[in-house]
Amino acid sequence: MKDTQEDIASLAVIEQFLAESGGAAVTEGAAAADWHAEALPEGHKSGFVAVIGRPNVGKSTLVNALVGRKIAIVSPKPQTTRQRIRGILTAPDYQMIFVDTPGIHTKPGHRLNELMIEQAIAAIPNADVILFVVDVAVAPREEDAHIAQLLQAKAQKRPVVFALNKMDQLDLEQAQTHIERYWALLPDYADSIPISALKGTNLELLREHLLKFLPEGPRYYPSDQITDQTEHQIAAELIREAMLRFTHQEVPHAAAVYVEDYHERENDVLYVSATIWVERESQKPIVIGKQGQRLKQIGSAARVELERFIGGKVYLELWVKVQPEWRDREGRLRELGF
Ligand SMILES: Nc1nc2c(ncn2[C@@H]2O[C@H](COP(=O)(O)OP(=O)(O)OP(=O)(O)O)[C@@H](O)[C@H]2O)c(=O)[nH]1
Ligand SMILES: [Mg+2]
Repeated sequence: MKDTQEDIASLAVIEQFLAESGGAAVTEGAAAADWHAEALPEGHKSGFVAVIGRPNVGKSTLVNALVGRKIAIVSPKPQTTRQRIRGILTAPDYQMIFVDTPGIHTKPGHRLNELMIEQAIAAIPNADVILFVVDVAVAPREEDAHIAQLLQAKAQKRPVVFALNKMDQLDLEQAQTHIERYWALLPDYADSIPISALKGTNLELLREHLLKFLPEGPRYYPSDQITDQTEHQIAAELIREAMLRFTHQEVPHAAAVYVEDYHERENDVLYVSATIWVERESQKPIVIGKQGQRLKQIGSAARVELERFIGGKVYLELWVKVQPEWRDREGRLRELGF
């Protein structure tokens, strides 16, 4: 129930942003083949903002809200994001590319988790600005301190901006003691903005502050492109998001989604067939549910989201298969795009 309400709230933020910006994040159909030859205003800025933080602090929620479209999946369970994803915000005088990353933590366990952390760390030296997202509702944890050390070592001269997220969860006085402890982890931070990614508080301010740190530069992507993921990848992610919502305990972490088939049928319906991998035979009935009820729930939630994303009808077929130890097998991980 809780995450359903949160989902609705974060969609409201996105819709509000689109209304306020006149839909600047998505100028449908505007990009011509020679988009890179478009004249840009003098002083046009562009660059990459790496969004870094421990699991579950709200990085993906924030990237979606900043871009104004849902391009990254979100869930109350930690380690939701598994790969680096770009979210592209194009305005008349700038293009800001947010790099959403998997949450950095200190107990990798499986090869999958090691690869996730490597992906996040690799984003640091490739960014113009680093947005260090922290959860001010709680005091800093060991992982926040670990990330601050990583930033000190790898960010070099790049500015690090604190995004003090989840400000909606406590009053200012309470927040102040936590905030001071976060600042103490990285005394050289360049800027710090209290925000709520979920409620949309201070996001315009955050965009303005980030823009100060971006260099002058071209558009790297056409103005109507909002992410670097293919529709095929987005379909897999939205199925995984639905699976995260309807399964619990160890199952969400032991599951992956592999899209087997993705093509447009004659009647304009997109046909998607995907397999949910689990690690053990005992996990299969948990994903399928009694008389296939849970798999149906997962499928219909994913279909609604995918239809919203592509703006058309989708026919979705889901299968469940045991893929032993896929989290530690290089070949399987490569099939999933790692
Ligand atoms: N109250 C509150 N909840 C938030 C806020 N931002 C995100 N959340 C919630 O925090 C949870 C985690 O959000 P995500 O965006 O998936 O977090 P993440 O940092 O991307 O997590 P990983 O991908 O696992 O690293 C979700 O339940 C969000 O709804 C916020 O500003 N306020
Ligand atoms: Mg995430």
